[in-house]
Amino acid sequence: MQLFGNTDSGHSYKVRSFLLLTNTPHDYQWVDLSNKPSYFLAISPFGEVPVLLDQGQVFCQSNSILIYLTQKSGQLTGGEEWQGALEWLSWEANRIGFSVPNYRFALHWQAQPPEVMHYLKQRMLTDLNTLNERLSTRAFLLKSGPSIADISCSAYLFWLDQVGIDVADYPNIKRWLAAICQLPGWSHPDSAMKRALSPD
Ligand SMILES: N[C@@H](CCC(=O)N[C@@H](CS)C(=O)NCC(=O)O)C(=O)O
Repeated sequence: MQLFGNTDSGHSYKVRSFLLLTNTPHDYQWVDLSNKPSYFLAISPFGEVPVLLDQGQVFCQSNSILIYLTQKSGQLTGGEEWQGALEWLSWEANRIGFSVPNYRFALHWQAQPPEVMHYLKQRMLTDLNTLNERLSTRAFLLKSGPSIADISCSAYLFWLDQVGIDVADYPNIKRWLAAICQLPGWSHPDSAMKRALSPD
């Protein structure tokens, strides 16, 4: 398996996390998003990372890739709560996986007008409150334990400091992230997604 991703891409980090947490052999290929190589553009259906290549087949869209990987491996599926896992992935795509990355991108790479910044920030705060509230009664998003729901919804939250959020203000999220960090094989996105040094 080959995963194409980038240092700052939490969407790519979701897939890398799954592969690391499940100890799945793979090759991580860092892609320069400011100058996308032609070999990458040739395989990437939307010109975005992540892309996963498995046995000659191309997979894209992070949550869809997570679904593929759980079905292939039988791991982190949520078991009988599979439908719940899918609900969280859909929520993530339109809420926390929209608000946090877009606000972060606007803060660090491409400033937006104040009203857009305000909109993104308020949406992010709403999403963090939703997660914090839902985590008040459980250790992980599904009662059965860690699943792709946690991998997907937590991905960008390991960079909360980059969007001016003190995670201590969201104690249930803080506890949840700490529990995810304890899972065997877990790696912070800054280490998991960095570009490998090329051999001299
Ligand atoms: N919905 C996609 C989002 C992927 C995405 O936004 N990828 C960004 C990096 S995080 C990207 O490749 N941006 C490069 C570009 O759009 O040119 C997913 O879940 O995989």
